[in-house]
Amino acid sequence: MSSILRRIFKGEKVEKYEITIIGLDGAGKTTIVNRLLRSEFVPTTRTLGVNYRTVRYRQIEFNLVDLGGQEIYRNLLWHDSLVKASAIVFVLDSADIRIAEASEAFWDSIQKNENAPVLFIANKIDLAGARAFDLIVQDLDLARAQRSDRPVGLFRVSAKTGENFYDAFDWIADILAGIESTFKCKVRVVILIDLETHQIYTTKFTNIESFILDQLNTGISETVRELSKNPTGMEVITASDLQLVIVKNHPLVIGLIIGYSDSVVRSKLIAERLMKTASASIEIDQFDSRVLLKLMEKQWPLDIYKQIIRSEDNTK
Ligand SMILES: Nc1nc2c(ncn2[C@@H]2O[C@H](COP(=O)(O)OP(=O)(O)OP(=O)(O)O)[C@@H](O)[C@H]2O)c(=O)[nH]1
Ligand SMILES: [Mg+2]
Repeated sequence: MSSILRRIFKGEKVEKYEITIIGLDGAGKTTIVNRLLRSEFVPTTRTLGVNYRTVRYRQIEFNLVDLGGQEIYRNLLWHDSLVKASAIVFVLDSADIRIAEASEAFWDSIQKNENAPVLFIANKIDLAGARAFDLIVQDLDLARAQRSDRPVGLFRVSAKTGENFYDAFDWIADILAGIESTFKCKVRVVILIDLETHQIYTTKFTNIESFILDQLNTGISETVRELSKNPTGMEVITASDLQLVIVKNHPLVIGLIIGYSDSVVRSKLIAERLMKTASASIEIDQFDSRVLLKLMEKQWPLDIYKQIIRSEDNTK
């Protein structure tokens, strides 16, 4: 290494975090650790007890605690490691039929440490017998986990082929480095208006007080009235502890309710992507709140509160 490089690396601050990796036996935990260490697929044998490994990943040093997944280790070893973890990685073998057992292990474990961010990895998606991700989300009630205050990331991964693998670890690295707050944007409500067909679609991902919705609707009505003057652009209104973001691109107008500290730029990106999909690939007369919801879930699984209180279609 050149002396300059050495100086750069020396001067760079490396944060260290303890990452506890759990999941039923055979889920692929050690394979994941090996890929982090060696950037390739390495055959494993079952872990007897626990493996400790340290790996530098981007700006972070992960102290990995790779626990054996057999029942005896779940009972004996997991608890102590979970309570002191900076982050929890739960690995599921997507082709394993022991879904109920995995679900129980997942919920038991994450409740032992309510603060640690959770990276959920649905592994082995390269296998023909892998369950659909939607089913996994449903069976393990992962939407409920995502509604908690801590960050919960869901990723479909193959530790064998490397598919999505680095996305998952980028996510946890960003969360631990605090970058998440810069990009975070939890969308509470989406209202899409198509001025050509006079359709209004509203999808709520969480409960919102009606006066806030009224403010958004008023803001949108004004925007719509002035649309001929200003056909594109965006507005942001602060209401209570939320922000109302209105993005327009004639003939579509989208209103989003996001958190007070959420990134407005990110919400604009979300709105623009929705508009593009709405006008390009979907017959607008088939575009209802369910389609809107699907789009949101597919493209921004981390951005939304998935609890759907009510979903309604209004036709003017
Ligand atoms: N096809 C496929 N096989 C995988 C993948 N990840 C792991 N495996 C295989 O699954 C088996 C179990 O993997 P391990 O990493 O040892 O599982 P583990 O979770 O560490 O298991 P325990 O140590 O017993 O808790 C091995 O044969 C791996 O090669 C994957 O993404 N795709
Ligand atoms: Mg192992």
